[in-house]
Amino acid sequence: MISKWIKGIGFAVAGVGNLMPMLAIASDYNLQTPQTVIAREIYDLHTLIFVICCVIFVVVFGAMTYSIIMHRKSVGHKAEQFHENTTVEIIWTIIPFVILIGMAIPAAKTIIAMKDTSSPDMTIKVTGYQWKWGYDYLQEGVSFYSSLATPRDSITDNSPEGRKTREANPHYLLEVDNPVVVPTGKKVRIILTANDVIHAWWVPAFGVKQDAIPGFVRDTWFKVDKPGVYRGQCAELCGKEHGFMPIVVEAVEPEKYTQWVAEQKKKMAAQQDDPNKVFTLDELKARGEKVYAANCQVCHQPNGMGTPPAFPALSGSKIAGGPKDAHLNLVFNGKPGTAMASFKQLSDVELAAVITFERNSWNNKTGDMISPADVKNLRK
Ligand code: HEC
Ligand SMILES: [Cu+2]
Repeated sequence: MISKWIKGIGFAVAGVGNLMPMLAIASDYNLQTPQTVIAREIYDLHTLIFVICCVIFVVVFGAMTYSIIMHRKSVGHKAEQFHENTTVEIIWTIIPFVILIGMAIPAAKTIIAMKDTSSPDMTIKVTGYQWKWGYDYLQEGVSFYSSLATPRDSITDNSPEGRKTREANPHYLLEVDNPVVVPTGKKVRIILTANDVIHAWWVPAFGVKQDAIPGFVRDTWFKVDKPGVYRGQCAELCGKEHGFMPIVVEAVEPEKYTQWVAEQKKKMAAQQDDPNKVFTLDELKARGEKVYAANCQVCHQPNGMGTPPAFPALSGSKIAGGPKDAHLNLVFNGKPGTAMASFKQLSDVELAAVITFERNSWNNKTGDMISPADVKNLRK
């Protein structure tokens, strides 16, 4: 409805229809193509209010310019000397009031619709971590982390070739290892929180942007019309790596979604560690290699050589080859102020495995192991 209106106004302003090609160019600089009801409402509101602002601009500055030029002193005009004209004062109070109400009504409607998270078809809990997103599908029981997939060296490489690779990648800093998969045509409720600092989950094409705050739960929702891959980012400002925790949502047909859930469950079952199992060094090392590939090698590289000076080598490192406690502490707590974040969110087995792997790989041959019980002790 509103969009019809806006088009009407657009045509009227243009007089002839030649405003339309201009609007097409402008669309490159406009909001993303909306993919949900809410995003469409936001888009239409933005256009409506933009048009209102333009009309006001033209009317006010038109009147001013006209008065300045046509009524200037040099052509003999004298200022009128009237004060306190009640009619004029009432008119210039009522007109802006009506305009403001006219903008507030549709805006309030949209805000109320945005906040209406009632009767969802499914719920996903999203948790912000430094610096990745965790997703828990509450009904399906599927859980995973989603991290930036753009290789670190392509981010830090400032050589001409590095820049070329970067420019050639249309999804630079907007690609992840595990996208969020959702069914089309279903109301998805997102509940948000954070584990460490404030993050913000933002997918522009869905009209969704919500802060994730430690100790609080916020919610929002979307219902995607068309299958596709939609990209967003953490929109939090303070903290140097929020720009490196993108969001990728893959909307698929409901049947495909059901298949995806089944696959994820199988995958999770395969990764499930038996908490009562007593691991040998070799078993931990084998498990640790997988944890390393999933969590550490973007920075420290598959060969453990890192990319110094930004990311230190673990092969031959004093920490990875030194006392067990220091090594465990560093990985568990991270090193504040550096890109080495805390990996507390990994399970006891995963942490024990990855540390054992690091202590016994490449040039590191400590021959010792960290057991899941060691990690458990640290959590107390
Ligand atoms: C985002 C990049 C990044 C990721 C991912 C990462 N690290 Fe690090 N890591 C670093 C940086 C940077 C340092 C150096 C910190 C400092 O300045 O002391 C470091 C240091 C270390 C060190 C100490 C090395 C030394 O000799 O100083 C160990 C051990 C380590 N990381 C283990 C891990 C493990 C295990 C994982 C995966 C669970 C991991 N890291 C994931 C960036 C990363
Ligand atoms: Cu963030």
